[in-house]
Amino acid sequence: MNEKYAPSEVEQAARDHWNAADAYRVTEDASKPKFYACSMLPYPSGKLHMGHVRNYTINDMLTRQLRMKGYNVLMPMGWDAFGLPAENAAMKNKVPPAAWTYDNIAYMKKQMQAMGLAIDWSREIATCKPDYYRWNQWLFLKMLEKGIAVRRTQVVNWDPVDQTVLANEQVIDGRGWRSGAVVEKREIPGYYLKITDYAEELLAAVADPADKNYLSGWPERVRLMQENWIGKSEGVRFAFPHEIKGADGQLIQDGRLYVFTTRADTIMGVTFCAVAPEHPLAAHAASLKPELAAFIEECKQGGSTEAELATQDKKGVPTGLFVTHPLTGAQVEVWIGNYVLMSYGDGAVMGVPAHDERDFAFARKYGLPIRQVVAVDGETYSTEAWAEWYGDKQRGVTIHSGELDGLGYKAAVDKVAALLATKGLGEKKTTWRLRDWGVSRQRYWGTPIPIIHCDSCGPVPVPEKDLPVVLPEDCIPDGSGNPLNKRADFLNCSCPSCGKPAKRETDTMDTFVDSSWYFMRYCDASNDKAMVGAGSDYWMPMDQYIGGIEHAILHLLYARFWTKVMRDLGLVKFDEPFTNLLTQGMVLKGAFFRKPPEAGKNYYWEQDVDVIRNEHGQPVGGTLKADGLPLEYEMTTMSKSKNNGVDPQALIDQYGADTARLFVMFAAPPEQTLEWNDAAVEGAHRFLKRVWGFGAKHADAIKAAGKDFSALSDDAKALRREVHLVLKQVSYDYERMQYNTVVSGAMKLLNALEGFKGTGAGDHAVLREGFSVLLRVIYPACPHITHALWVELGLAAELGDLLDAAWPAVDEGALVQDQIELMLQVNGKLRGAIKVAASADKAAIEAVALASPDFEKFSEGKAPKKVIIVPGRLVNLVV
Ligand code: ANZ
Ligand code: ZN
Repeated sequence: MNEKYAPSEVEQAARDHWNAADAYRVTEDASKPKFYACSMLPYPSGKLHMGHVRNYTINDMLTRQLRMKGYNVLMPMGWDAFGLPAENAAMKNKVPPAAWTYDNIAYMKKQMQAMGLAIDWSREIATCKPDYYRWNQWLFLKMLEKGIAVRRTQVVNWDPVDQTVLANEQVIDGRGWRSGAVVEKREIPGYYLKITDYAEELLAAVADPADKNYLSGWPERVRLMQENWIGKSEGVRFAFPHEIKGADGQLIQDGRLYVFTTRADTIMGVTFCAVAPEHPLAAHAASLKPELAAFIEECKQGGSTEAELATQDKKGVPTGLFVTHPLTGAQVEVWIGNYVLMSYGDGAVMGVPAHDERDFAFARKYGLPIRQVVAVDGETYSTEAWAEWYGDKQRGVTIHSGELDGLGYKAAVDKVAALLATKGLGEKKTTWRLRDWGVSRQRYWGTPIPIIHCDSCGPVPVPEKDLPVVLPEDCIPDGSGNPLNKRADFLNCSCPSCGKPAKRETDTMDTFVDSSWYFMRYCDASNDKAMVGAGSDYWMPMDQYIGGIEHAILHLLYARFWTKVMRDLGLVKFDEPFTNLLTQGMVLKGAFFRKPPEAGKNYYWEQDVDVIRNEHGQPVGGTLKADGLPLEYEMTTMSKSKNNGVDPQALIDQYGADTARLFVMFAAPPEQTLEWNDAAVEGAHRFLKRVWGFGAKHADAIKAAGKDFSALSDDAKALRREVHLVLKQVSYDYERMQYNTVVSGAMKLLNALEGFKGTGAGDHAVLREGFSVLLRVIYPACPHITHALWVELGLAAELGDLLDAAWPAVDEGALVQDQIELMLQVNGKLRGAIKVAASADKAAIEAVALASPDFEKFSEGKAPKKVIIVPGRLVNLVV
């Protein structure tokens, strides 16, 4: 065998072997336990990045090890192939998004193959292919039939120059990112999926451990993020009556300003009301006072997400309009507040500054009265600064509230709800943060929504027999709206209902639709009769899903919803798609930057920097070679925009895929962030060279070795014990997917093997066994090199191809120690150690201790008065 480790040869040969055997194709084999392990679907952006390498190596280790343990394991792969980046690339390069996408897929697939992943490519899917997205269309039609999909108007950002809808991120300071035109709000019709109908069920599985579908195999923080996103809130919805009339002489909203509150017990503490800038009362007030219109405009420029609202300065203006307190009859002024969301509850709040933090900030700023109505035991109330105790989670006893006085939280809320109900002004209500899912996108590169617009019949669903509605693949978007609008061949059709000339819908579906069920399609990838079938019955629910935390909310929630819809349509028999979820940590690397005066950071490539290091050799800063001026340093996520990316391809070319894989598995536990470290990459490579070198050096001995462990030297016994101890630990680490310690276990094993000097027949048997365990332990991380050594050393001939070699069993007998070491103390002081048989009784231990040279030396000839033995640990001789 080759004395030197030559990764590229070794890896190519191993892959040729696997390809020739079609090694990763799996079928629905009922005789074996199944395991479905899947990585989140990649977007074909061009080439793999380190995050991909990490994600897929985790998946691959899992897959390969479970296969050795006798599982029938599915590891599929596909492409999240629709979406905006392809359109942007098309505009830039003047090639159709389809061509760009297919090129990227081809390149990235090659890279994945070079990584040696155990992917069953016969199940590959690309979501931009009609045989995939036809089922998006089909299920959409089913949802329309069931009323789960509905047509509603939606407000969008409209760029009047580019004639296109813009995403929020594409609106910069109120203008279109490309045209610079002032963006308008437009109401256009679109389709919504009623995910809110499933809110209770979606919530229970993440929030209620007693629920039958509780997702105990998910990270706690992901469950919590979903729970917060769904946002169930129990409170009271009630109205402040008013007499405010609009320009048409009618009472605005029938003379009722509705609010939603979770703290109805504080209703007597109301000192103002605040409405969202988009609220009808705000619009009315602005029509009377132009300065209000300016304020409303200003609010629109700011962010509108909850996170943005939470951090921005609380600002408001009084409207001069008054509403009536429903219980006291007092007049309450209405303010417009930038912290009130139109999309939540009723877009209006009762302002209780004493007990709500946002209202407090608002009242302090504008000098509004603050009135305490709840007392919390042992806490001192203050109107000077916001104090923890009157945070809205803190509940106490109602005070200064007339007939509510003395009531606790729940009793007070019940009473207020009852009082409001008798006046016909309110009732208890559950409010959800979750919104229905708008799926219409005014975009070209997506699944066509299967609808035809007829002047006589309106929007008509495409009949099932006419599916798929195929997207033309040769359009090149130019920034002036959806190119489908200019494609007569796509656009013109006849109405399925009356036969008259009609036009196709040109909106396409949100790409989250594509990723909501692709993992089920892998199970029945070539089924052209049904969306899913026997394959999904066999493989689903998925046993282990692996992906980034950035998908913790929307993707996972939509996939869960979609699954439940499919269940309700009788397509699948389970409630939740993903039994276990692992969210892998980000890959970080040091980055060098300067802060330009404008704001932001300019990043520089490390090769252009003279790096300054601390006494541990860690970078702390640097100077730019070009100008000699200082740069700052930070550890941050690896990314193109920070000039700190490491191209996996370069790594594979230089060291081979096994080194790249070993490094990413060793550097950190899968769920934690991984800090890039060039020295550690080299370390991983050196380790593999040592493994190879060990195999080459001992090849003859290993090939000739027997399997008789009956008469081993002490050293051989000790080595065998170490091998099985490590194996035991590593087997457990595999179970909990802690792959970094699997690698350190393997390193320990190699050290032990290298340190072993025995040359007898029994010694060779132990060496052979130890090395064969080492190869199997690191095979899931480094499949190529281990495959080669396995064959070279004749292990394949006896134990079969490493792919299906049995996971080694721990020999408990080897763990038993014949001899153990005890500390020897004289008068309580540590003086040495003795070796005794593991089975020795007290008398035997005492005899060995008394005979030991250390006792002789430190007892100064005196006889022991007392002998204390702590079993397995020490002997103390008191003289
Ligand atoms: C009065 C009050 C007093 C409130 C108090 C809280 C504490 P969750 O739990 O998230 O549902 N709220 C209602 N609608 C709003 C909107 N459209 N925009 C911004 N805030 C809104 O929060 C419910 C609370 O959020 C409600 O209870 C209301 O403030 C506010 F000591 O009413 B509360
Ligand atoms: Zn018609």
